[in-house]
Amino acid sequence: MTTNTISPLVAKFKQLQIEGYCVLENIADNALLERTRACAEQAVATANPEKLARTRSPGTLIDSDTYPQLSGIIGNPMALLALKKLGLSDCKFWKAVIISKPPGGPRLYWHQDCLMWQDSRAYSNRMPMIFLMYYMENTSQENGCLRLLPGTHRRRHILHDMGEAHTRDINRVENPNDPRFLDYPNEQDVPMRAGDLIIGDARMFHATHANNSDQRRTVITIWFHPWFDDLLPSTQSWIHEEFHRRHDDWPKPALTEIAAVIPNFTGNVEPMKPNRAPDERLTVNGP
Ligand SMILES: O=C(O)CCC(=O)C(=O)O
Repeated sequence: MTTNTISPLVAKFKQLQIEGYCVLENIADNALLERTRACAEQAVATANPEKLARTRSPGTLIDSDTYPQLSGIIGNPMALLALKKLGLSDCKFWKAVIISKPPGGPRLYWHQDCLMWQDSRAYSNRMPMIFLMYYMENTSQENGCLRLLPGTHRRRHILHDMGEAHTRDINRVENPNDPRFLDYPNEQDVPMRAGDLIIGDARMFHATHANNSDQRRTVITIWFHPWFDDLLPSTQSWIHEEFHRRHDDWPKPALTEIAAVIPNFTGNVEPMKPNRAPDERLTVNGP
């Protein structure tokens, strides 16, 4: 007898490929959340106020370079096992970012974060770059939850012609009427619970609501590159160089915790130049 039931993880992987994201429940336990919150709170408390003004829209953008305490959440065995079971093997780590939106923080503009649009993998269902986002608090529309435009990882959207992510003017909200702050048809809110994990395709457009609560809302974004050996050598070379430039000074125990995801490219190839803009291979109708 045959059945049509598909395993929950196969369904999640299909959702990731078709819509661009999936959510896994209970991936970080309380101890790991507490350890990560302590690190994020210290990082936010010591952040440079001028730099904070430069990133008003996202909130803090604090890279993992000097925060080895993040090794626990980056190397979280539950998450690495889930990635493997989903079929996302050979994931290598680039960097993590502590993104904390203060009370009253504005919307984050629509953007996509893929940096390797010259690599043919960016036009395939084998995504070259994914995010793992762990929210430190439960999120809702009220405190600035994530918003997504499902399918835009494989289909061209008008937002692709509206400028790159993370440039000075948009980060500072110099023009609050910039169309990247607007609502778009088919956008979806993704309220999250602390301890759950959202895995997303870096090519997909995403944004957030404003934080209208009286508490901070903090997320740790972790950037991984699945099927690392199958990326162009120049892409692998860039990820390798970037990871090691940022994290080689981490103490040994922290590096041990993330050992499974450290990129190790041994070829003698120039690193790619980061490229955030898709070419004509990305079409309105998709694959
Ligand atoms: O702050 C958030 O919830 C989203 C962060 C984000 O868009 C990113 O890390 O690329």
